[in-house]
Amino acid sequence: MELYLNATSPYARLVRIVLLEKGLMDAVTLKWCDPWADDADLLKANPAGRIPALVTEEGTTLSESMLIAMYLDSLDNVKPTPPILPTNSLSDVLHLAGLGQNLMDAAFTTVIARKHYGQEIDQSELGQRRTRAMQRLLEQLNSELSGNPTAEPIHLGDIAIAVALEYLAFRLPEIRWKEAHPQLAAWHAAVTARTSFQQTAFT
Ligand SMILES: N[C@@H](CCC(=O)N[C@@H](CS)C(=O)NCC(=O)O)C(=O)O
Repeated sequence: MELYLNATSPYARLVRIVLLEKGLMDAVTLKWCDPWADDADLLKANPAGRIPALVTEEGTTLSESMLIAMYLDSLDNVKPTPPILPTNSLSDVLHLAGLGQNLMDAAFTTVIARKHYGQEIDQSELGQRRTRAMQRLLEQLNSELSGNPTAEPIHLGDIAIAVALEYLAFRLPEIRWKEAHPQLAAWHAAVTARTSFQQTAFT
């Protein structure tokens, strides 16, 4: 398989973490690229020009990080690993994965809007909606996530939320979410101590 990615995309990082957790790293060639520069190979694989894009062994291109994660979870691995989408708690896991992806989308869109239109874009109607959405999501995650996340196998909800929080700390440090949400900070510290997070740190 081939994975088109860069080192700063939260969506690509989510897929890399899934590859590591599923023991599939040896089955994939990483194709580093700049999606903003209309990379020719990427455009051939994914006409949307977005990463992550995964080309399967059969030559089929998959886009959208969550769909790629679902596909990778379905593969038979040499070494069996726990499912990241466990059927016995699927709605809970998808609920959390959705919260994580919404946080990732609001944070990523904020960063890209600033890059193109300047920091003042945060004061636009849409910019303010994004800020309020991030605050509400952080509050809800802080109240929902407690206990020891390492007691259970990691699932897609954990991965999406922890990557979104990592991205906030990386690109929007002024939000200072850890100070305002100590319970969530403790949960995040436990999840991101995993090798899959350590090996994929944003650079
Ligand atoms: N919903 C998509 C979002 C993917 C996305 O926005 N990727 C960004 C990089 S983080 C990208 O490739 N942007 C280039 C562009 O939009 O032209 C996913 O979950 O994979």
